[in-house]
Amino acid sequence: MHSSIDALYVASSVFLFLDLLFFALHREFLGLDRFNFDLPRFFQLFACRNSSITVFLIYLFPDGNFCPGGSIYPNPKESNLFLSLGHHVDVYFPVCKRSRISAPFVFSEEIFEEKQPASIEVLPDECLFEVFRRLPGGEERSICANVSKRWLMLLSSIGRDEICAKKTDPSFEMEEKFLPNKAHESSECNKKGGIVGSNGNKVEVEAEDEEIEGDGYLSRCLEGKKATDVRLAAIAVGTGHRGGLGKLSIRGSNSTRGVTNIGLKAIARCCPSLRVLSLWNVSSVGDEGLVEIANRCHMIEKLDLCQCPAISDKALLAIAKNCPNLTSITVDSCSNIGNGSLQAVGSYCGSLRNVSIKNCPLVGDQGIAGLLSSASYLLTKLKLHALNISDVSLAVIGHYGKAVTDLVLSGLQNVSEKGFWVMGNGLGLQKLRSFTIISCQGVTDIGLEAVGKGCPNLKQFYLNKCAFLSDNGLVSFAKAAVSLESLQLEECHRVTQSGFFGALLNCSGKLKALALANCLGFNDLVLGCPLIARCTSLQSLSIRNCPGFGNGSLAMLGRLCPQLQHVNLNGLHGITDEGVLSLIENCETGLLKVNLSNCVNLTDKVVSVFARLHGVTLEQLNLDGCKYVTDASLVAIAENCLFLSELDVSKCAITDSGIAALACAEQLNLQILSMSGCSSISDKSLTSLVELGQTLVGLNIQHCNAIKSSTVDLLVERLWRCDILS
Ligand SMILES: *[C@@H]1O[C@H](CO)[C@@H](O)[C@H](O)[C@H]1NC(C)=O
Ligand SMILES: *[C@@H]1O[C@H](CO)[C@@H](O)[C@H](O)[C@H]1NC(C)=O
Ligand SMILES: *[C@@H]1O[C@H](CO)[C@@H](O)[C@H](O)[C@H]1NC(C)=O
Ligand SMILES: *[C@@H]1O[C@H](CO)[C@@H](O)[C@H](O)[C@H]1NC(C)=O
Ligand SMILES: *[C@@H]1O[C@H](CO)[C@@H](O)[C@H](O)[C@H]1NC(C)=O
Ligand SMILES: *[C@@H]1O[C@H](CO)[C@@H](O)[C@H](O)[C@H]1NC(C)=O
Ligand SMILES: *[C@@H]1O[C@H](CO)[C@@H](O)[C@H](O)[C@H]1NC(C)=O
Ligand SMILES: *[C@@H]1O[C@H](CO)[C@@H](O)[C@H](O)[C@H]1NC(C)=O
Ligand SMILES: *[C@@H]1O[C@H](CO)[C@@H](O)[C@H](O)[C@H]1NC(C)=O
Ligand SMILES: *[C@@H]1O[C@H](CO)[C@@H](O)[C@H](O)[C@H]1NC(C)=O
Ligand SMILES: CC(=O)N[C@H]1CO[C@H](CO)[C@@H](O)[C@@H]1O
Ligand SMILES: CC(=O)N[C@H]1CO[C@H](CO)[C@@H](O)[C@@H]1O
Repeated sequence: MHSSIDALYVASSVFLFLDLLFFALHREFLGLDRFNFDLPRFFQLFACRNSSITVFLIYLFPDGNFCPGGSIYPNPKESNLFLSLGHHVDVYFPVCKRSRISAPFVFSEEIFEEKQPASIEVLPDECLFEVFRRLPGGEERSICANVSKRWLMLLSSIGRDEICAKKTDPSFEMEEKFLPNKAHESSECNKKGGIVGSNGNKVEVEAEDEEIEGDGYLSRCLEGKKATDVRLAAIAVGTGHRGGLGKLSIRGSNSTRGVTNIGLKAIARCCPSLRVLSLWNVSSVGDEGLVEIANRCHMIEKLDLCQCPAISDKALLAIAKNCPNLTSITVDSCSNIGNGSLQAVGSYCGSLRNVSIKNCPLVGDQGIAGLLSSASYLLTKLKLHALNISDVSLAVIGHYGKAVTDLVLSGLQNVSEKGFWVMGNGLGLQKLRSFTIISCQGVTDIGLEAVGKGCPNLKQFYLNKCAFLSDNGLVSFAKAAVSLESLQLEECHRVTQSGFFGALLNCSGKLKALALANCLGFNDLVLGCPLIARCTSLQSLSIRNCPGFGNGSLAMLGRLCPQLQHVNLNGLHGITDEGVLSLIENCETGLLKVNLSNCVNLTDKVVSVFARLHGVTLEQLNLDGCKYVTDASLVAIAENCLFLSELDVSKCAITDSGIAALACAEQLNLQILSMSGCSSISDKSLTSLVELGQTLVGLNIQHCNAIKSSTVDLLVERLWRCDILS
């Protein structure tokens, strides 16, 4: 004998009183005591709500205890139940909705204190869902989410569009009256920032009042073990009323117990203002989660996917179609993302500016061509790493990359000389300012010259591990690239001093910085060069670990480049005092920063001349590993250097008396002093170091074995403003 709906309404008036009593008793538990709780208004509020049967039942059955048989039914997850309502009425309980939690859920850690099971827990998910979606505001949802994992997961499954308490709802006005202190309460919550499970909370913009709801101000990052669905759900529910989540990063999550589509869907449902999403090394999130993000978070501007093997073209396609404001996309090591979605990103995302694609085996020429040909007019930064693309892609870049200012090509094994030639001759790269090429065997003399000619605004050029480039190519590139300001070469072993000086002599006159590193092609043959030739624009020179670069080449550099200010000759074993002296004696402007670390053959002579000639300009001097440098150098520095702020004499042959000389210098203003591995410096330097400590902010005395630890302790105590490495 099942009751009719009418019978239910009759019963309701009886039980509504009990119902209200329950809420009155449990209001603390629900967090409702924060508001001016008022029984008649409470009654009024619910009386005017949509009284569909589900809601009705929820308020009828808050407490299984009033049923004589004890708990109403044992398994809350079962639907289609017949509930016994006291002795008189049997109620058919309909399936309200699809099951709210669709996949088995694993909790990786306890983030809740287990509370006494509440009687309201007997309600099935469907009913709690109906209650929760009627909660008046984000803060109330957040309070309820604190009750149990089940409540949290249910709350996080409520989409923005499923929440009933909207301003358009006629009953809302009453709620406003009912909750007079809402604005006040929510700003208090901002200050406390009490949301469970968030890590590295960073509130980018202080929330001002309840008006900011949904504006996307908060930023969250979950890493490693902390990246779980429960925490994502907590973030989803907790950030809604505090400005909304704007940025979410997940860095590496356990593949068996970490973040899954469920967590990402919770974010999608609750955080429509999400703008930046970054997933690194998250193998357990697949298309389903990201598609949900695409469908609900239309404001996504930046997407960063790295090592997400379960995400495929399907998800990226959804993002492309639904997020028109996407400006920046990074896809790295995603084995299932291929041509199709890149094409879609190109054609749907009209604001696309930054694209980086790395190590995706399914991406080929078709994808790059599709991307470039349709997204060409705004795309400014493009990086392509380790892709199986051919000359075709380079041709497309050369033709369509009209807005590209920054281009990085790296590890493109299947690109040949022809590709670079066509790219340069495509004449599209008119705006290119910065070009980096790493590990591309296709870079040859002919290809590079074409690039130089095709990019009239190229200012910065960096070439690394391109084995086939030779002197001729470098010189003709330098001639062609008329705007070049900075040239860096690394591991280009066919380049010799002939190409180096040829480029220097034949560049446009705008070259300000030249850097060579780890190039093995140099030998120190002295070249004839026109005596009047100069490269007066060059201010910064760096030649690191090029063993063949000797004092002959240095002497020539000194003659060619009188305007040098920054010089780095790190690790040039072949240079001697003679070479360095002829360089520094020719400098007309005065050197500011000099790094001679690991130039093992240099002696005090060089340092004394340096101090004498450039003492009024020198700001940084690094002599790390110059084992022939002794106290005499420190004396010269103390006497001549007025503005030196950073000095590194690690592993030099200096002693206590050298440090004493530094300490006595009246005009010296050292801020950073490194002397690690100086085994002759002893406790006797304590007073000198304390003296120097008046200006020091950094002191490195690591591996100074003659300094006792008690002295170090004393130093740490006396130089409390200084950062001491010991
Ligand atoms: C109550 O809500 C349901 C859907 O949730 C709707 O179909 C019904 O018309 C509403 N009833 C009233 C009285 O507003
Ligand atoms: C949730 O619980 C935590 C820990 O008990 C507390 O710090 C936080 O303030 C609570 N959040 C809300 C919204 O009540
Ligand atoms: C990716 O995450 C796994 C743990 O899930 C970890 O073992 C691995 O080192 C991470 N890989 C990278 C490149 O961070
Ligand atoms: C992932 O979780 C499982 C189960 O707790 C654990 O055995 C495993 O070590 C975790 N893996 C990593 C990389 O943390
Ligand atoms: C995209 O950006 C424009 C301009 O900033 C803005 O007006 C528009 O609402 C944004 N669209 C979405 C879906 O966020
Ligand atoms: C593009 O990427 C660069 C760094 O690679 C970043 O500084 C810049 O803000 C990005 N631009 C946009 C529009 O995302
Ligand atoms: C991507 O395009 C290249 C040709 O450019 C093709 O060889 C490759 O098979 C395509 N990949 C997929 C997954 O369609
Ligand atoms: C280069 O292309 C050839 C065929 O066109 C292919 O067999 C080879 O695997 C590709 N190499 C790389 C590194 O992708
Ligand atoms: C590279 O792409 C070519 C076609 O463009 C294809 O024939 C070849 O198998 C691909 N190589 C790899 C390693 O994917
Ligand atoms: C410079 O030092 C290296 C290594 O200590 C040594 O092999 C070389 O002979 C020295 N060269 C000169 C010219 O002193
Ligand atoms: C290789 C090359 O063309 N080098 C030239 C660079 O410029 C000087 C004069 O500035 C010429 O003498 C070189 O022949
Ligand atoms: C120009 C110059 O200084 N050349 C000297 C460079 O150093 C070698 C020794 O390594 C001398 O033999 C050169 O005379």
